[in-house]
Amino acid sequence: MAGTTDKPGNARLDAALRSIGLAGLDAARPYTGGPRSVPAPPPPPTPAPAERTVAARRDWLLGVQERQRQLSAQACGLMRARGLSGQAFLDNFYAPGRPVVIEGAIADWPALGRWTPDYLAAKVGSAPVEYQGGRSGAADFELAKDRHTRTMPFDAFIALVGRNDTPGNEAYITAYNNHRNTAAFAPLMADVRPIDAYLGAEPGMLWIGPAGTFTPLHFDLTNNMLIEVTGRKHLRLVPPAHTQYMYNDRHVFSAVHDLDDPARIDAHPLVRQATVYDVVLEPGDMLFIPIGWWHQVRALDFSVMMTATNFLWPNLGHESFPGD
Ligand SMILES: O=C(O)CCC(=O)C(=O)O
Repeated sequence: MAGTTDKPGNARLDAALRSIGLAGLDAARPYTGGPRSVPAPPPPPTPAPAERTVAARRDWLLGVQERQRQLSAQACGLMRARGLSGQAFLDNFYAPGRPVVIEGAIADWPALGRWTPDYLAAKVGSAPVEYQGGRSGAADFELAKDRHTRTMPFDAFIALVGRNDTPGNEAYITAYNNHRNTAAFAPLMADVRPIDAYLGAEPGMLWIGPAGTFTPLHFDLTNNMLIEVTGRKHLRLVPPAHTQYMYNDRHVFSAVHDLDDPARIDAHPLVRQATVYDVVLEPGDMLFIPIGWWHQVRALDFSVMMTATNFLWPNLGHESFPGD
């Protein structure tokens, strides 16, 4: 059968079409009937769900999981433990990301019962220490840490904060000040022992302040162990699955700021749906706060606490946190 390119004019046209990369005249032959497979048109692209739909689905998923966890007090209660081996801590708390109060873990520390304001002042003397100051008049004292950094002799700091009749949030030595205070606090480290079932050898970071210090609602970018040595602290914790109710506006902070402030709760009403766990840490208690658990901390007495993040197992999170 003669093809479409049999005629000389058609042959030239065919060559011209091919020279510009088209299939030539044969491909354009008119359809003369009979079966021919027609490629199906591509399906219209599925529109990507709006970002807020994706976020709403994620919140739904976490919310229903949390609701299910709360069917069992055993599964969701804030546990207290004693004599917890490293393996039991890893299996039941560290790996599942579940908080726990570990009682008696620092019973062998000379610091326990010894770290009174007078003892601390005598040991450290007038060595200059860095602390966070000017906190009570500032709304963003945690976010603007550098602006609130001050230095004073340690015995003067203790004279300022070491009496339980002067509660307040004005001045506080925090973990943020740790690297500047390591040398000054070295004499205190003789009173500390390793907690080698869970943590590496280097001692933790000291927090020293009067009754009334307040650390606003936030989550940490690592797992964290709080070791209460002197005084008591009241902590309020919220599980990460309830982040949807926490108004996470800047960095790791919640716009709610303080779960004990009725005006803040009224201004952020969704927070009423969050499950809140209350813990009072007594001297000698440790609290494991897993990464992502919201918490706020208020000192009930003059308090000395250590925090440690040097767990024996990987403790990553901060390096991949999205945003600032
Ligand atoms: O004890 C405090 O004031 C705050 C401790 C805390 O929130 C933390 O280490 O993440």
